[in-house]
Amino acid sequence: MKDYQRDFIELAIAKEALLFGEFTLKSGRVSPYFFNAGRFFQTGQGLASLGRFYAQAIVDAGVEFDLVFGPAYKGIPLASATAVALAEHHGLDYPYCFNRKEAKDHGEGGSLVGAALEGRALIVDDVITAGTAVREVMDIIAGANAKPAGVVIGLDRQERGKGELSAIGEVERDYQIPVVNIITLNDIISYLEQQGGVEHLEAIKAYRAAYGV
Ligand code: OMP
Repeated sequence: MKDYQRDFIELAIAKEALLFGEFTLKSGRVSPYFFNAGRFFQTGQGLASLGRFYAQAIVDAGVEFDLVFGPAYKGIPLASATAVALAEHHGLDYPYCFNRKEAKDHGEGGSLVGAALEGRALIVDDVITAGTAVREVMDIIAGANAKPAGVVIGLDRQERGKGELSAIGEVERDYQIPVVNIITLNDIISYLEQQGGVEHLEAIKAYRAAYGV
């Protein structure tokens, strides 16, 4: 695990963005942990630090893209903070845009805001579990004059998709793109093991055995 990944886990725990307990997921699975990226958005500094973690993960992965795309809603602050961090900390000033969930029929109109959605779009989002949310974003990209370049998420929950592959493996296969993460479930498990905390580990490992790949 790299230093910034450990820092991310520690900050996520401190901000209660990474929670342990019992959570019902969108997929219906009942998980012993949950990542709520919104907890980072509660202050300007929290959001700025989140943007730096995303930017670092993108630079580390070496993914090639033309534009940063933030899917509504949580992807919007995530992608905004990431685009700022790429420019300010890595000298990478990319075009950036996001979508509205409901198209606007007055003023500038339409459902996209920012740079034109064209070329290879890097999608910035919070979490992939079963892959439902990210597939909806792919439809938006396909409906515009763009192609997906990759997806970057804060947490890869490393869960099974529809078949033998992970949900993320299926996205990578179906769209021929990389899915980059700041951390994975295995990183969280390693971190908890290193901390010597046994409290949540058993439940998380049981969950991984049931739904993991
Ligand atoms: P999938 O559409 O199943 O991939 O679930 C992804 C979405 O689930 C995310 O965009 C979140 O809205 C939500 N989610 C979290 O935010 N954090 C988690 O730890 C787990 C989920 C989830 O419901 O699976």
